Amino acid sequence: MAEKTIFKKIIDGEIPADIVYEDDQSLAFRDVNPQAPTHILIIPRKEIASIDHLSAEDEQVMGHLFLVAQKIAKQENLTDGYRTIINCGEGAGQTVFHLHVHLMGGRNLTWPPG
Ligand code: D5M
Repeated sequence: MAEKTIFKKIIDGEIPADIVYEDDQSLAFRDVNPQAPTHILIIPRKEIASIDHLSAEDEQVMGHLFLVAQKIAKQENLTDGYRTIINCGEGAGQTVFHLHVHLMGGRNLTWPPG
């Protein structure tokens, strides 16, 4: 069997994380290497490696992740705006192959990202 990803270990409670939100479909925790004052990762409990691995049955959970992002943005008081990012594949900078939405805010975010 393939090695568990670090995020699956967080879901299974095997390693600690600074969890800010959870429900039956998702989990959100602070990024260990924050790139903004607020930098939170929102993940599905279901193991999906990346956007490339989505199937039709994942449509609902993907929408759910963005409603969670909206909720956390309010919770974190990101009234000046925020950014959501999903890196897909190594060339795009994906390092953990459990799909995750980066939620970043609390500073002026420039465009385009690097
Ligand atoms: O983003 C993967 C992100 O995951 C990256 O910003 C670091 C973060 N990370 C890695 N390990 C942990 C743990 N254990 N807790 C919290 N955050 C973590 P990517 O889009 O794949 O480059």
